Amino acid sequence: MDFQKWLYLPELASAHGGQLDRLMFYVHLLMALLFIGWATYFVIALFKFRASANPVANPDGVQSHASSYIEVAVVVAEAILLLGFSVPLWAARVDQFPAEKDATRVRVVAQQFAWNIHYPGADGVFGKTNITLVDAQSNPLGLDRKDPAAADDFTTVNQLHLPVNKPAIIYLSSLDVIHSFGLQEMRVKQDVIPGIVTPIWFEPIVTSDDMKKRKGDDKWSYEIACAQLCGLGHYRMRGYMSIDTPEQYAAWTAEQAKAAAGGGDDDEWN
Ligand SMILES: [Cu+2]
Repeated sequence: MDFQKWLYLPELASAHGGQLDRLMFYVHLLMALLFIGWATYFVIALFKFRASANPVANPDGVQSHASSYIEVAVVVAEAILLLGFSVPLWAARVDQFPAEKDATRVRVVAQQFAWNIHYPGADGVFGKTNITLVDAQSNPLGLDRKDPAAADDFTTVNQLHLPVNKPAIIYLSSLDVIHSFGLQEMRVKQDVIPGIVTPIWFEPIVTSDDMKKRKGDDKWSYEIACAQLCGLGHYRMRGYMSIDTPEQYAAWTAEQAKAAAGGGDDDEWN
């Protein structure tokens, strides 16, 4: 069953997202049943216990145990949703991270009102950062270029590229206040807390090009939304994400690395 369509959710583009949509569908289904049940009970009670039919109060009350059985059934249904679906899904998100060597690893540092993105470069090691080197214009991440591991690192603002069909680990942190890293189509939403590095992971399974075709819109792009009101400019804290084929991704990282090393074609000052 296509749970995403039933709930009018955004397009789905991550490996784990289908499980999340299914869980949301079951939760909505249970809530719908409870709503119908309670509404029906309310109408029955209004009619059955009306004053004209019950001139004298009945001190014995209801003798049937039906309500207890229904109550137990609701608890069992909720326990199944929680233990059978929610807990395993959450455990996979927070416990079963892919091996670092098998994943694309990126640091995302939120600030009012942008997403700073730090790639470790070819060596796969993030260069050191130092808060005293932070410069809002030239070095928002405070990357220490003297550190050998930082030599091949590159950074972008509001531009996240990830290769398709490969797990991505994102290390989230914040320069200032609480933000929230929201990727609708990936079914990812994680608060970004100052002073804490929060890792999350997901596997994108639909490239940007395929999604553009599916939407019939050439200009469409995945977006990074800030999902926590983080200040006056919150509305414009919007990044873009591109899910690339491995070839596109290799070409993009090569271009970025070249630009970071000072040899970029698009760098007019060189
Ligand atoms: Cu924000």
